[in-house]
Parts: sequence; structure tokens; C-alpha cells
Amino acid sequence: MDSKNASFGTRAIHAGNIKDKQNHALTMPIYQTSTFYFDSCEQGAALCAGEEEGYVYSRTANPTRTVLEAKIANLEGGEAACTAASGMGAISATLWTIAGAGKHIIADGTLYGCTFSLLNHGFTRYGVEVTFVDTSNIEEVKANLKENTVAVYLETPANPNLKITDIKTIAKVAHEYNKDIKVVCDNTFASPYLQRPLELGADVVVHSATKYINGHGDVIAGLVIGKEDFITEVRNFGIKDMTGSVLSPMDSFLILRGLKTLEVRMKQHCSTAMEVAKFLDSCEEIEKVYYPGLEHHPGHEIAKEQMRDFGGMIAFEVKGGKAAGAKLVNSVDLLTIAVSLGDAETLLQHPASMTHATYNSEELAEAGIAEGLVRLSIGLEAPEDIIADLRQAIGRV
Ligand code: LCS
Repeated sequence: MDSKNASFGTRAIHAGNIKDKQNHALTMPIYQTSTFYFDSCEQGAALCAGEEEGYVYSRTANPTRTVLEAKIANLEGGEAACTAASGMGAISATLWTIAGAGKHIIADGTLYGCTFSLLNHGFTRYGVEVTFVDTSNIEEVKANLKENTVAVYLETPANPNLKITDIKTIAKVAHEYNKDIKVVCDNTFASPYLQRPLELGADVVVHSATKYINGHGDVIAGLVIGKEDFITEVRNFGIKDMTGSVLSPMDSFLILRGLKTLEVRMKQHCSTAMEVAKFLDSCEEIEKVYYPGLEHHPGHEIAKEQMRDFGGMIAFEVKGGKAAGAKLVNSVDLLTIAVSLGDAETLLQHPASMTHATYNSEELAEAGIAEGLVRLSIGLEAPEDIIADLRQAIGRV
């Protein structure tokens, strides 16, 4: 069942699956093996040379992972996909495949803190030039494209302030300048159910599958999706040689399980988030609410165009700044103070001191991340219970 025409929820359950002819297992088994035996020395040589199809060693390929890769490629509308042991593994393997000394990357300044650090403190150590811009301002991207630019890297909605970038316009501008530039979009906050960057012109999608794709807060994983040739390079160079960032068969299995409910989970995350965002927006104690579904969000119209719905992430500032924000965070009861996102549990955290502690004060200001910003990952609890907890916490500030 690989039809691109079946609905998203159906494909999330059936696409990429293989029939277990030996034992007729309904669910893809966990191939918990590091290596695979060869029938002969000649067969081993043929497999290692890529002249025969089959498995050699689980750092390069494993049957449980293969099913996950086929499924996620289908869901993102890409030719192929490869897995990584974390979102950071997927991003590193992707960017090391694209860039090297003397090359130039344009990146949005508002990124998950470790991605920002990888680009700002990591790649620059090895002779890669990185220019941070605001990708929601197309003129800034245009003005910074250069002969040695190999990638434009962005998140939309961005972590942590839900900034929206117009993927179609960025891809058009970058490719008009040089068709070989890779537009890389981190689709973690949206998930493929809400947004498919490849269909909008991006070349590569990366994910922290730790989040919505797995959805149950029990796995760290990453994904890369794109054209077959590029994904083969990411797998054989970025993952196999550069990072060794290999996803385990067990974690692949858990993500396959999580994906079966991605659509129903996302629908609930979105509808509850909209209710919570409207509630926060109506509270006079709250200074500002960042949610792409609110009409006053600067990216609302673009989000409406490129996303199916507005997602489960909200950020807000409390009147009274950082101290008031911390008081609110410390006053929740049902909600959990934790980083990560996309889980069944509603999580809240303080980006400036947690997920974005890799930014200094000037970098935070430049990226539009207020020192007092609080980020909420809306879970699957009843909306009224989440709102009741926020209401009592706001009352205690
Ligand atoms: N990309 C985005 C947009 C993320 O939010 C994260 C992690 C990553 C990549 C890295 O993925 P990982 O290696 O953790 O699987 N974001 C986190 C966050 O906001 N809180 O904790 C982790």
C-alpha cells in the first residue's frame, strides 16, 4: 500500500509495510541484530559492493528501520528517507553532507538552541561560513545569497516563538539564484500531517522524530527526507561515516507504532492549542501570545496557506517579564515543567534558560526570543483541564 492517493491517516498505518511471509506477523518485528549472515564469501562481497540487495550491518541498514524510512518518505512526499539516532544526528548528518570548508550556509536566526549552536559554534570551527538572517524577510535571504552558498536552513513554525517562514518563496528565490542550493526545512513543529515542505519546493526535510512523529515521549530520534540520491549520500556519508548516528531497531519500532496515530493526535493537539491560545489571549495578565492560528500572529496568513492547521505549540509572555513568567511556570499543577514537545502530556518550559540557553542575550534579542518567554507544548489532556490549570497558575502570579 504505497499509493500516494490514499489519505494521510491510511498511509501512516499502511505505507511502506512489508508482508511477513514467514510468520504472518501483523506488526513489523524488531530486527534486534547488529549484523546479518552471508551464504558465502561471494555473496558477502556482492552485498558489500551493493551489487546484490540485502542487509549487511545495522549501521547502514536494518529491516525495521527500512519500513520506517519508506513510511516517512511517503508521508512527507519525498523519494527516500533515512533515520538518525536523534534530531541533532539527522541535522548534523544532513549539513555535513551538504557543506564543508569554504562553503556558506544561510540560516534563520531563530532555531532550536542546539541547532543554533551546531551552526554558530560547530560548523564555523571547521571553515564553514554561516550567516544568520530572518528568513521571514525574503529580502534578507536574497541579499545574503553568494556564489559559495550551499544551503538555506530554516524551521517553520520556529522553535520557540512560532515564527513562520514562507517556504515556497524561499525555495523559489534560492533556486533562481542557484538551483543546486539545498533548502533544508526542519518540520518538527508541524509534522507531515500539517505541512509538507518538499511539496512547497524545499529540497530536504529534517525532523526531531522525538516529538510529534513518535508522540509518546519515550524515544530520541531523527529523520531526513529528500531525493533518493541525496538521501543515499546522507546515509552512506553523513550517518555511516561522519556521525554514526544510527537509530536502533527498538526505537524504529516505537516510532512505527507512534505514527499509526499521528493524524488523530495532531487533530487533537491543534484543536486544544487553538482553545488554549484564545484563552491566553483573553487574559489581561498575559502580555503577548504567539500562536500562528491567532489572526494577529504576523505569519497567520502564510501559515494558513502552507499548513493544514496551526499545530500544538504556543509561546507567551507574562506581564511582569521573566520573574512573572518563572512564577507562572512554578505554579502549574497538572502541567509538567519539562523540555521536549509533542507528547501526550502538556509540557511548559522557559526557553531562555532551557532549550535556548545556547543563545546569549544579544542573540536572543536578535532572534526575537523574549527573556521572559514561556513555551507550551499542548498535550492530549482535555482542553478544559489544561485551561483550568493555566488559569489557577496565572492567578498566583
Ligand atoms: N529540531 C527542532 C525544531 C527541535 O525542537 C529539536 C529538539 C531538535 C531539532 C533536535 O532534536 P533531538 O536531537 O532532541 O531529537 N527540541 C527540543 C526542545 O524544544 N526541547 O527539548 C528538545
